[in-house]
Amino acid sequence: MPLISPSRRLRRTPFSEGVEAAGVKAYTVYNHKLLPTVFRSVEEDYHHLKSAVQVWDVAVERQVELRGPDAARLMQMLTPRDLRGMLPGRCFYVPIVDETGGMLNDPVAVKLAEDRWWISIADSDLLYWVKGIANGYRLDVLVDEPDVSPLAIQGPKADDLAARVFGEGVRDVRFFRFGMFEFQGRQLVVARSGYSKQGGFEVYVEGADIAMPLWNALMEAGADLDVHAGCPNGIERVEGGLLSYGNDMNDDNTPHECGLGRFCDTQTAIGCMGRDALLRVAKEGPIQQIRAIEVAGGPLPLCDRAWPLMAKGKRVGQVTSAAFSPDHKTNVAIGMVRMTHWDEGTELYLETQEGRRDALVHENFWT
Ligand code: THG
Repeated sequence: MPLISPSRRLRRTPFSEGVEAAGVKAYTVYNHKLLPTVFRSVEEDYHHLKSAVQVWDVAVERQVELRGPDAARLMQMLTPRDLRGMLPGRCFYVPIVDETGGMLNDPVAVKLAEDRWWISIADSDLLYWVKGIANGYRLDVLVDEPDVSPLAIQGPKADDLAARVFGEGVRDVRFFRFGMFEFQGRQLVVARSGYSKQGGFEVYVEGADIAMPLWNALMEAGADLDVHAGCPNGIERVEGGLLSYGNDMNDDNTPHECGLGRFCDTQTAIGCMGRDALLRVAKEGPIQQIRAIEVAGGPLPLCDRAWPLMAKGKRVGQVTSAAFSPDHKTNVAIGMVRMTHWDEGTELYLETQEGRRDALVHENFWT
């Protein structure tokens, strides 16, 4: 593949210097910014992520900040997940839908205070939807993109590394909660979260000036833990069933189709966008849903388009992410499958650009 020309529109991150020094081999574009995808090789990165600890430049997880007296009201208008029990210090994975119930994004909402929230977005321009609602409803709230760049610490040794830089207290942070921890005289949000199933933290680095100092401090502190620069891993995240907005679902899909019905409390999320549409789909149930798909044979080609999932010559779904899993010794994939064929053990076949493969539907992912 030819190179992509850099420009001001294709934004670097405050960690790009460290990422390049660590020998990044490939990038993708996410929220108009560079997101590393490979350091040594996807397979080597995979084994290392599952056995040691990695530091990830996930500054592409841009924040939409809500600030002001109507911040909490606006946040609840944006999602069908009931936020009434959410206290400051907590993070919630929240579907965001349009007026038809179609997914616009699947961010992590971070409640800093009653009147201050961050929405840590996936790859779509959610800022404009949020600004439109805030202004259209004349809400008393400021909506903008702050100078916040998340850095993830992921892998089984993440606690040990984080404790060396932020102190032992970081070990007590529970899943999808955050604490404030000091680094070079600044208080940073450190949450137990991240786009892998290996565990770890996300540091919301406020102020680009401390980005490289933090990157370097983690690399130095973790030398004997075999810390390495890493990135969301295309094999590990498919094994774990972590969805990628724009790949595995988009605004044609409801949260229920995405398997995110458990994050919708549409009855009680009064005033949220898409409520009427979602009450209908919640009642009737989805007619297609995300499934784990096991694909027979050796390593598949890169999944850079939707592959039709077929049964007896009829299209019954599609696979949108796939990779050969070294640990499971088979291809793992994420697909959207029609109700008639979504049961555990259903045998289908997949049409890739390089030919046909047998495929098996599973009701659960690999971790
Ligand atoms: N962390 C933060 N921001 C993000 C992501 C992240 N923004 C972009 C993208 N990732 C948003 N998408 C997801 C998808 C999955 C998860 C988080 C964000 C996730 N899911 C867990 C799971 O499915 O097992 C846990 C969900 C739960 O139980 O609440 O972590 O990674 N800051």
